[in-house]
Amino acid sequence: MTFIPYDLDEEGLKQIQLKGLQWTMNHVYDHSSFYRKKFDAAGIKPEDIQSLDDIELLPFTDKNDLQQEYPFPLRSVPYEDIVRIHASSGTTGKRKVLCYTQKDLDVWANFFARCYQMAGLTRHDRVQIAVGYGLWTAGVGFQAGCERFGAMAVPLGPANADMHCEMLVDMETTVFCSTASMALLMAEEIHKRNLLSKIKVKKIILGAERHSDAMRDRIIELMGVENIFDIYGLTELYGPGTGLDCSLHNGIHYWADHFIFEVIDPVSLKPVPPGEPGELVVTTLSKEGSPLVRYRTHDVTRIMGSMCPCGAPFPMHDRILGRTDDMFIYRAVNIYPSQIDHVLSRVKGIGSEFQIHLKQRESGRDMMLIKVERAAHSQKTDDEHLAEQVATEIRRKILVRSQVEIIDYGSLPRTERKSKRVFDHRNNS
Ligand code: DLL
Repeated sequence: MTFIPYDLDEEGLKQIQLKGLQWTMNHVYDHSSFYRKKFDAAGIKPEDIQSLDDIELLPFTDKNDLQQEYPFPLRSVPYEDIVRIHASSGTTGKRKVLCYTQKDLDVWANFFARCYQMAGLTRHDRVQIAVGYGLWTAGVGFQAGCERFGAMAVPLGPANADMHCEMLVDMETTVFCSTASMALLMAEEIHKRNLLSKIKVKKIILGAERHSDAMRDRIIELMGVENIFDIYGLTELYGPGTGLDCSLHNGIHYWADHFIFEVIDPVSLKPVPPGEPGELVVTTLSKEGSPLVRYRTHDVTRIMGSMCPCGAPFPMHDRILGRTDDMFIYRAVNIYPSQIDHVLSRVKGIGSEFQIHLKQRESGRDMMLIKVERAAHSQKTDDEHLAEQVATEIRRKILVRSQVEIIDYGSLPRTERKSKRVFDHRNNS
């Protein structure tokens, strides 16, 4: 059974996209007062969309728009057609609530099944799901996709480590799905408990947060898996499973027959050419409940310029490089946490876990303290040298001075959710 349409060609994909875009425009214009007002204000009618390039005529939607018409923002179907809602915590204000029709859930499960196929699973695989269930899209997304694909779901959610270890061993789990933080936590537990010879995990599918190469390497080292796959998704766009990297790891294949991905310059709001990083903007092509029209994700990535030799007929975007709202300004330099972990990943002797603390000295000058764990096997006596090496690399690559503190391996908090890495104490001091 295949979920990936290998016979789809570029022209066929474009036709599906144009048809889907026109359908979405008609659907939201006729059924959502929010979108109708927005398009009227911009002087746009559905029939103005004659080609895929016309998408640029459409106004953007942003997270603030999800605060309007709460608790059913962007709703474009009658209430009786809504069979489920999901929500994610907004960083400010109310939760973002999105509604789903039965067709939306079917579409989601079908494209999620592609992720499992892309990761090379078969119906013999046993998939332990360690992401949260409930309002969050994560758990139920992985599960519905797994059932649609036909593998065996082992639905634990973010249970405690004892329970996860017990099920990994007893159920002979072959695929583990979690956030990157949880994968590291479990890899360390398995190592600590000497369980490596008792488990059969071959693949890890992780997402929901950015992870560094160092973190990936550490998980592979501790858990001895063949492959780690990066899965992307966001609540607003169904949930997890909008794309996954194949085993060649050239980028994340995304399901372009269900959504259009554009990458724009977040300042000029103009599209950037393939290969250039910018903000990902998404438009859905068949979503009924809460369709998205040029929704600004604030995630930074790039559309990869070429197709993957793996033969999948879908384009790729890069791994998520950061978020536009993750960026902090330190001594007049704009810095993304990903730049820091990029540097740290290349220094030998340190672990993957770090925190960035921004403080203000009494003199009023900002200072950045990077706390980074020593690698599991490094000696404490090397700390001074390591700290110096990290600070030098940060200065060389990011052009700022920092203080670096090397701390014990395992001393930073491990979480089964998304890790917080930047702590800005400057406004509180
Ligand atoms: O995190 C959905 C998800 C669950 C994806 C489990 C993958 C696995 P939200 O809570 O709405 O949904 O958060 C979405 O998380 O805009 C990104 O900033 C970040 N994110 C998601 N996947 C990745 C990834 C889920 N693979 C937000 N790499 C998105 C980096 C990711 N960041």
